[in-house]
Amino acid sequence: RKPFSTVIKSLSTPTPTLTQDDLKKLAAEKAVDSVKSGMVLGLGTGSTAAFAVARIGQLLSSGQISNIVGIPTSKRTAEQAASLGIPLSGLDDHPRIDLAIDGADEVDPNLDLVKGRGGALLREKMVEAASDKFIVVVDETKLVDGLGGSGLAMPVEVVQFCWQYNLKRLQELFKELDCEAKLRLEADGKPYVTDNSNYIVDLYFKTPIKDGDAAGREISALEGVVEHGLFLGMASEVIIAGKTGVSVKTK
Ligand code: ABF
Repeated sequence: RKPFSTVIKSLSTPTPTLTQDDLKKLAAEKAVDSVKSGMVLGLGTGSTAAFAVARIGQLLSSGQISNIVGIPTSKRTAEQAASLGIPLSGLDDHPRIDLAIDGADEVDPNLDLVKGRGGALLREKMVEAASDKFIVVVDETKLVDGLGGSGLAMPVEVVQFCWQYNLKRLQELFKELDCEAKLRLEADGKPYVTDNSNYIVDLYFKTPIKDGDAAGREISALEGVVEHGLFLGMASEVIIAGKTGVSVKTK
């Protein structure tokens, strides 16, 4: 991966009275400034990405942009985009994407990410890896010093077959980080099932991950693991909205 260097490109005026949703919307709409007519767009999943999709829909319906195609990262994003009249396609027909815009759960100082608490990590990673540019949109609560450091889940998508076996293997892999692995459940207690008919094992770390590359490799090496939520070296730019303004960080 490229050596890390982060540049704050712009800082707007303080926004002390805005809610977290307002901040998400600000970050998302700033990212959509990069959308141009004729682009193939990766459409992210989650509440922040939904603001970007809504803005793209507005620009399209008002005629400010035209001739775009959206590649959705989840069934729910596909539904939202279709309801806004955004033409949709997939990687089979559009293997190269101009720009993807998506949220994240954690952003570290290297602009590496944890994603997938929304459950869409597999399609997000496929779409964002195929994108020439990937803009991440977050509010400032997503910033961490080290990945896994928020105390919230780092998701791993696993096949349903013998999921307990893989849950135990994942927990064992990170026992030195006091990792606890839990199957993600719906409110009714049934396992959460992804758009790809898999389960999610959420990893909770007491100590942040020190070497993300090694962690990603070790997780991916387990048979039956489909994808993990470490998105390393993928973000081109991160737009962060906070009470002190909006900043843009690039590699
Ligand atoms: C997607 O949505 C995911 O990768 C991430 O899990 C989640 C972030 O959601 P939100 O924007 O609602 O915080 O971007």
